[in-house]
Amino acid sequence: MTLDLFETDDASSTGREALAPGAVVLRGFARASAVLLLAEIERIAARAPFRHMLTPGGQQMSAAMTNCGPLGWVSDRRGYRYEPADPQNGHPWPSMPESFRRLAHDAAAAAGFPGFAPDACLINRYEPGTRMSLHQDRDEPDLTAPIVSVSLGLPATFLFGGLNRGDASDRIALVHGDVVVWGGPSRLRFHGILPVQEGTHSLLGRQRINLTFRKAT
Ligand code: MD3
Ligand code: FE
Repeated sequence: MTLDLFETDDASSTGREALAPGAVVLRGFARASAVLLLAEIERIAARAPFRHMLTPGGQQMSAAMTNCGPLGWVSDRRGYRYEPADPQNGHPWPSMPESFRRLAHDAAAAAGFPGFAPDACLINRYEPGTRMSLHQDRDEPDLTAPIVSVSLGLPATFLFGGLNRGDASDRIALVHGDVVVWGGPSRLRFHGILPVQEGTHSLLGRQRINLTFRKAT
């Protein structure tokens, strides 16, 4: 059997797709690391369990979340912010694995953002029916740093809007192993995730996990 440059043995794609200035999808960039990433996620979740945080308005968030790294993103009645410790137990968030740092750094570099050094990794868990409504990521002081997001498990439809909430959104299908880098003029675009469809992934079962790497200082 022969494989040329544009074929793979598992029928899934690789390569780079520009979405907009500063926004790049790296298809399959994390696929080879997925098993290692999952083992690390299990280690992290054993110490900082996934939980449904409260919005400032008092609603439970649809996605379950945890964090690793020096800073973790948290939401509660007091608002959104980064904290060095898990509010549920007062302990520092689990350390960011070297494999996470390297993946985020290398993906950012491949998208034209060399030297990315994230100090926060938010881990979102979606079960079928879970969604994330349209929002901006604007809790970070340094908007020159990009955000790197890694999709694992069940597929999702990503909404990629403009700089105003009312702007039209594009829909982008994201599958296991896809990595997206959002920076420059796309850093403050509105975005969200449509409800995840029912399904079973061979490695993750009935879930999608997204790693969101940010520089939060
Ligand atoms: C586009 N998470 O946690 S990451 C989030 O799949 C979040 O869990 C989604 O949005 C998820 O805040 C999507 C993709 C993402 C992150 C930051 C962006 C897309 C972005 C910033 C600007 C534009
Ligand atoms: Fe976001």
